[in-house]
Amino acid sequence: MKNSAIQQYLASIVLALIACWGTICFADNPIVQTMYTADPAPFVHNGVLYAYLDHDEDGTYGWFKMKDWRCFSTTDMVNWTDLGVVASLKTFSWAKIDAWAGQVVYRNSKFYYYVPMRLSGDMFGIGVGVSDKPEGPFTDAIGKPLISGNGYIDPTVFVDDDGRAYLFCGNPKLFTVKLNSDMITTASLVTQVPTTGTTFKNQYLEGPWFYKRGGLYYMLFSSQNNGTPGKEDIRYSTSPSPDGPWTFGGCIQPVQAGGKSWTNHCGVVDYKGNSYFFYHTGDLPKGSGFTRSTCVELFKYNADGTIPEIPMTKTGAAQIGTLNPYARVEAETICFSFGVKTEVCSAGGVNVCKIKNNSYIKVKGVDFTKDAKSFTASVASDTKGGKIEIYLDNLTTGTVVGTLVGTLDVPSTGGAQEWKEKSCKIKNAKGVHDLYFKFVGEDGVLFNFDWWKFE
Ligand code: FUB
Repeated sequence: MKNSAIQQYLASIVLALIACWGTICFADNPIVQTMYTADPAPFVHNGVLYAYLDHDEDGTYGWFKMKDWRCFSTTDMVNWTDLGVVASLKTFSWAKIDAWAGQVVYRNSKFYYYVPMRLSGDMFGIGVGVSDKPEGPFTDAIGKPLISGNGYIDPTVFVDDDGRAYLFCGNPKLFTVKLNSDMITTASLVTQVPTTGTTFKNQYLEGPWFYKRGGLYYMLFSSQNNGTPGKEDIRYSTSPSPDGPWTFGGCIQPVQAGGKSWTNHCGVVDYKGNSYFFYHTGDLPKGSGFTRSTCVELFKYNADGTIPEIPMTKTGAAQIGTLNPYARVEAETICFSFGVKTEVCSAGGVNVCKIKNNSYIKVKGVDFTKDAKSFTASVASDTKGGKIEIYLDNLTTGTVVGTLVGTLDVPSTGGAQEWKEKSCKIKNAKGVHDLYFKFVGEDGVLFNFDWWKFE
C-alpha cells in the first residue's frame, strides 16, 4: 500500500472507532457502569424501583470475588442512583466468602434481605438481613444462617396474598422451605422440588425467581441445557400453586452471541404499569464471567400469561417520565458514565470519584421547564481541580457535537472530602434534553462530585 492509501485506511479505522465508541457510550444497558454488578433483584416500594445487585470486584478473573451487596434506585428506568453498600460479608459474622445472589421482601414494616454465603466446600448458609429502610444498612436478623446445606444458593422469597411465605433456592437442585410470618424462622423442613419430567424438563440449574401474577405462580431460573456448553440462559415453569405441579414454559432469554458472561441470572418486577426483566451480561469494558454488568428490558406478558422471548439489547428499557434539574440531584444519579467510580461521601451517602480528563456522566431526559440561568455543584478536590463542561443532547467528541451550555471551574478545595458549592452561568438550557457532564483537566484524578442543581 502507498503512504496515502495507508493514511486513508487508518483514518477510516479511526472514524469507525469513534462511531463505535459513540454507540457504546450512548447505550443505556448496562444500567451501572461505575462497577461490575450481577444477579439483579428488583423490588418496588413507595413508587421507587430498587435494584439490589451483587458486586464483582474489579480485576477479578478465574473465580468470583464478591464481598458486598449494592443497591441502586430509579423512578424513570434509565437514571439510576447509587445508594451504596447495603450489606457485606462483615454483616454476617458466621459468613466466610461469596456474597452471592439474594432478594429483598417487605413485611412487618421491615425490609428483609435473604442472601447466601459460603460456609465451607459446597455448603452455603442463607442469612437474613433486616432494615427499616430499603437502602439499608441491613443487620443480621438472627446471627446465624436461616438454613444451610449443599448448594443452598440464590434464595428467592415471596409472600403470598394469604400471608404464607415461601423461600426457594439451590444449585443444581431446587429446594423450598416455608417461612413463618416473622420472616426469620422456618415453618417447614427444607424439601427438594422435583425438576424432572414435564415440570422443569431437567433444565433447572440455579438462580430461581419466584412470584405470582394473576393467580399463576412463576419460577424463572438459569439453565445450561442449551447446546452452548457452560453458558446459561433463562427459562421458566408455571404452576397453579406454590407447591406445584409445575409445567415447563420454555426459554425466555437465550444465550446471545457476544454475551461475555457464562452465567445469567434474572429478576422480574412490575413498575408503573410495565413489566421489566433484569439480567446480567459481561458487556462493560473488561467484562467477563467474573466481572458482570446488570441490564434491564421492558417486556409484555402474552395474553395467556406466558412470557415472550426477551433478547438482550444495548438500548435497554425506555425512560418513563423526566428528571427535574431544579431540585438537588445526586451526582451518582447516572444513565451512563465513562471513567468514573463512586465511594462513601463524608457529607452522607455516596459521591462520584476518580474523575479524570475526558471522563463523563450522562443524565437522560432532563426537563428544563424554565430557562436555566445557573448551575451549582458540590465538589471537592485535593489536587488542582478541573472543569465540568455541561452539554445538552450529546458530548462534543470526535465528529459528535453537543450544545455547550456552561462550564464550571472546580478549584482545589483543600481536601478530597472538603465539599464546596460552586456555580456558573448557563445559556440556552430549555426543554427536555439529555445532559452530559464532561470532566476536563490535567492528568490524574481531578476532583470529587457530590450533587448538582440548576437554578
Ligand atoms: O454471582 C454468583 C453466582 O453466579 C450466583 O449465585 C449465580 O446465580 C450465578 O449468577
